[in-house]
Amino acid sequence: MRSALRHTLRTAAVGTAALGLVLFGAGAASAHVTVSATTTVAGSYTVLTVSVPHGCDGSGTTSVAISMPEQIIAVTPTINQGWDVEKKMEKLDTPVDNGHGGQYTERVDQVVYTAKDPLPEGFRDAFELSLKLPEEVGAKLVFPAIQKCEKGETPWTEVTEEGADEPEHPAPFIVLTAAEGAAPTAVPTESTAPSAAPVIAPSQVSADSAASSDSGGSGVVGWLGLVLGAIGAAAGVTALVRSRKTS
Ligand SMILES: [Cu+2]
Repeated sequence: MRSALRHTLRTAAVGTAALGLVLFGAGAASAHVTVSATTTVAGSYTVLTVSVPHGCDGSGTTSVAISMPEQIIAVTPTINQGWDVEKKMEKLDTPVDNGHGGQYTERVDQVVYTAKDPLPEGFRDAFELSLKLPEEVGAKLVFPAIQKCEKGETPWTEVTEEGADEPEHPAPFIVLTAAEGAAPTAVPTESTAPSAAPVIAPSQVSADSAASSDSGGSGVVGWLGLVLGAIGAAAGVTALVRSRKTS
């Protein structure tokens, strides 16, 4: 009887630990191409970080083309070692005041980073874009991104609808917030945390614990995995100690 119990305990311990590891691994792997922002306050200048945490089904990334929402006119991409960067412009129907006494006659439609050497699977990179956010509090800015790889490509272009499940290839987005102290007009969501901390949107968290919409799922999964793993390990040790005492 005792040895049967010991055997069951040990099996349970190993099982829990294994499950914990799987969940932890799953949590980590499910990060997608995401965008985070130094601030989401409407009308302010922000630096967006578009993160690429993995390739296309294991194939290395050769380029990432990030489309700008039409409200965005000017973008200053950060030079990234190992990548060429190009701004694809689009003519504006009506010129827009540039805030410096001049006018924009064209807008940045897309920013394309092309790798000098493919970014291998298992490594990440991130692209920083400086820009001025539109004035519209509560506006959802979607940045569809096409990730091309040595083999295949992944279109991160599916818009995540409020309250709906995350699509398979969610387009990175942020939601604009009111400046602190301003009368709140937008309903704060996970990805519209006050501008103090970088905001990661969707599907997106990759990294920051402040407000990560995307990783809301995968982060929890990871932690669950960790807890289960710890429980499994503890149960295992207990079973071991017990078996030593009785033998
Ligand atoms: Cu992913």
